[in-house]
Amino acid sequence: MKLLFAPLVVSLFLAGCDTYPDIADDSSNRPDPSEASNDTFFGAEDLNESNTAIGTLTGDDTVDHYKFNVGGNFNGPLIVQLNGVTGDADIELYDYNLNLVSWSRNPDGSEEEITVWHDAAFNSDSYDVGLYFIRVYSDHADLISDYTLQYDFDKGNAE
Ligand SMILES: [Ca+2]
Ligand SMILES: [Ca+2]
Repeated sequence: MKLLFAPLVVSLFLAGCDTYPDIADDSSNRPDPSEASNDTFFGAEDLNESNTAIGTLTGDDTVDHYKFNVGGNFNGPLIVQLNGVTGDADIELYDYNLNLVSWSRNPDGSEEEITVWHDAAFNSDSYDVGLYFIRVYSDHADLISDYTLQYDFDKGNAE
């Protein structure tokens, strides 16, 4: 019987130990891949379905991540826009390797817009062609606002 109870006791002991960084605590600055929220790149919401997302920033939730894939081997202008915010929020665009590609950080409630040229030659591996991440965030904890995020990819002269 001892052997039967041993795993239970160990499980209960481990359940009481918080060995993972607290994702809600920005000071830890270490993402937890198992976290289901969109506060990290690991939990980025997929934008491929509609090109548009309606989100909300609050004092408890000051950052959201999204991802999309422009697909194929096309070159063309890629535009990311954030609007509808009642205060100061900003956006950043990252490539598939989480390198910061570009950003838009206008003051107050100004609309944000990023325009970059997607060059398929720089993303030649089949599994990551055209994969991008967007970070929507606000440095103002008192900001509570909905927002609309959208991207537009023009395949240019490729088609
Ligand atoms: Ca969030
Ligand atoms: Ca801004």
